[in-house]
Parts: sequence; structure tokens; C-alpha cells
Amino acid sequence: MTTAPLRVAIIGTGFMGRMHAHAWRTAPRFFDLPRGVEAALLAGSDASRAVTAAAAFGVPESTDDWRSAVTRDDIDIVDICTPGDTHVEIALAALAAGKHVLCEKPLANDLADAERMAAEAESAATRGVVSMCGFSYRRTPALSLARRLIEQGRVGEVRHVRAQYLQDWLSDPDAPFTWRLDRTRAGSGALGDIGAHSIDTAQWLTGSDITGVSAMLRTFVPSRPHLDERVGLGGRGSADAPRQEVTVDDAAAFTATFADGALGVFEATRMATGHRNSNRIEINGDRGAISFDFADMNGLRFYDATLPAGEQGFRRIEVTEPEHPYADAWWPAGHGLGYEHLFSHQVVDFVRAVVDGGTVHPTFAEATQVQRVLDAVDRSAAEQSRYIPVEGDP
Ligand code: SOE
Repeated sequence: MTTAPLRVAIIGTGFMGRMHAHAWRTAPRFFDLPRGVEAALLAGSDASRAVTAAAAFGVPESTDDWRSAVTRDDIDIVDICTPGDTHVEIALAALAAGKHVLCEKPLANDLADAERMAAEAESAATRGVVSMCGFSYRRTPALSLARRLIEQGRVGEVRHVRAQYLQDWLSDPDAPFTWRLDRTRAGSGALGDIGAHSIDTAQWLTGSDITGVSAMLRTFVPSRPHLDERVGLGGRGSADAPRQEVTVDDAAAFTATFADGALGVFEATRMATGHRNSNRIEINGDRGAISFDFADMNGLRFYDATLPAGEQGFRRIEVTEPEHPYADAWWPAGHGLGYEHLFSHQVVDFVRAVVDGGTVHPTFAEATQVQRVLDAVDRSAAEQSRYIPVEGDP
């Protein structure tokens, strides 16, 4: 049995490339992994940017040729951190080369691509190849605890799912154009970028798929200043810069039905002034409720309807105790975690599945169910909110 560290090729030099490089480095230092792992290679579309990024991220080698990166014999894992339009090609090439694949969310830019990826991943799994989609919020300790409570029946039969993902980095009409505003590159706007997280979290927490939606999409700012350099989130372009057309939604709102009979209300926007990154979800059942906001990510609010009326009320659980999911590897109780920890948890679960030969969630098939919902939302909005059933697995 080989004990050499697993070697990872990260594809993408942006925000997520940096975040994943940090996670591959950090996870083995805090968690007891069955085998070592290292980010060995960073691929970007521009050679000089890849060199600079590799140095900044602490990755020893870089390339501007992702195709050679994903077929190299000395690479075990391909980690896709690029815009959505490239996911399908990179993932299929990596799976064909027998590499384990971790792919950022949303899985693809459209349903047909996601289905191809899921089919290839399923066939690769029969040869021991592991694939997973990076819906990172699943690995927030508080949300993992929420899932545990729901699985234990502590909220009972779920009736309501209320999910809002609120950001405000596009609220300024002169915030510059980025690839996230280009439908060809990103697939959709707030819907696929952040609404996809809410859809994944809701289906995973309840254990129940969304069966239909009625939706509205809105683009409030139809064009934005063009900048020659690459930009991250927010900032301000010059008012006299040429403007580039926004081809995605700024905001999405939809209602949903779930297979288990629950009703859902969803909102995703990058224009919710005052909310930098509020990823919220509340679930109400006949025995209790959970309520979470990423702005308070180390806490979970839990309501137990089985207590005597005089003792009822939402209470905040501080999710930093050693018995809480992922928590014991980090700091003493009460010394909280941040956004980057979710990505380390993702690495831990992924590496364990690679070494132990298991399945790690969300699989490409589960991420394709999210894509079906995104697709149905898009079609419902195009038909003035007509209720569209979510097509099942063909
Ligand atoms: C930008 O909206 C973004 O970086 C998303 O792409 C991430 O998935 C989310 O976790 C934070 O916001």
C-alpha cells in the first residue's frame, strides 16, 4: 500500500483557487487523515498569473495548460476552481484519466452538462474514482448539527423551509463587470452562484428533493463599467468607463414544493444592501425548528416544541463543543471558526473517501438535482412564474 501523499492539481487562480490551496494545506495539520495530501500543481489560463498565484498560494509548481495537468501520472486529485463554463470539459478529462475530482459549485452551467458529468462520475465510481461537488456550506458545523437534529426527528415532520442568501456586493450600479455577470461564463447570476447553496442546503437538511418551483428573476442594473484587470467581489469602476451588458439575474425569488410535502420560500440576491454574506435558513416542523444565519456561523438556533409551553423559545446553541461536527480538531470550546474552515472540512471528507473507498456527498448526481432545480427556476421565470415541475432523473 502506497503511503506517499496524494498530489492535487488545483485548476483556477482566483478566490476559490486560493481558498482551496489554503484548505489542502491546513486540513492535514489539524485532522488525522488516513494519508497525506498536498497541493502540488496550480493551473491557470495565463502563465504569468499562474506563477504569481502559485507563489502566493504556496503551491510549488504552476502551468497554463490544465489539459496536461489533469492527465499527469503524478497527480491523484483534480480540484476544479474555475468559472462554471469550464467545469464539464475539465471534469470529464480528469475522470477519463482516472483522477478523483472535486468540483466547485454549481456543478455546471446547464442541466445537460451536469447530467453528463454525473453519468461519467457514476461510471468512474465503479473503478474506485471519487467525485464530489463543493457545496461548502454543508460543512459548517452548525448546519451539520442541524442535519443531525433533523435526522434524529427533533423538528419532526417538516412543513416550512425558508431560505435567503443575501449579499450586497453588486448594489452599487458602478460596481464593475466580472465573469459572474456573464451568462456564458457563469450560467446564471445570484441564482446559480448563491441560490444554488440554499437549494443544496435545503434538500440536504430535509432529506427531501424539491419537486416544483414558481419563480421570478430580476436584473436591476443592465450594464456595468468594464475594467481591464480581473476583479473580485464588489469595488467600483469609473463612471466614464465603457459599460458591459449584464446577462444574468441580480436577484432570484421562488417558491417550491418538496417531495415530503413541505413548502419552501427562497430568495437569492447580491443586491441586499447591508448584507455582506447572510446565508440563512429556517426549517419548521411539528416538533421543533432550526434557524441559521452564516453571519453567526458558530451558532444554531433550535426550538423544541415538545418542551412545556413555559420553557419554549428559540435558544442559541454555541456550536464549538468537542462533540459538535468537525469542532474537536480545532480550538477550545467558544473559540469559533470562519468561512475558510468549511473548505478544510471538505478536504477531510474527500480525502477519507479517496483513501477508504467510500462515497462522499454531495455527489455529482446530487449536485445535478440542484441543477434541475436551477433549470426549473429559470424556465418558470421565463414563463412569468408558471409552476414548473422539477424533472426527475431520466
Ligand atoms: C460570491 O457570491 C461568492 O463567493 C460565492 O461564489 C460563494 O459560493 C459563496 O460562498 C460566497 O460568495
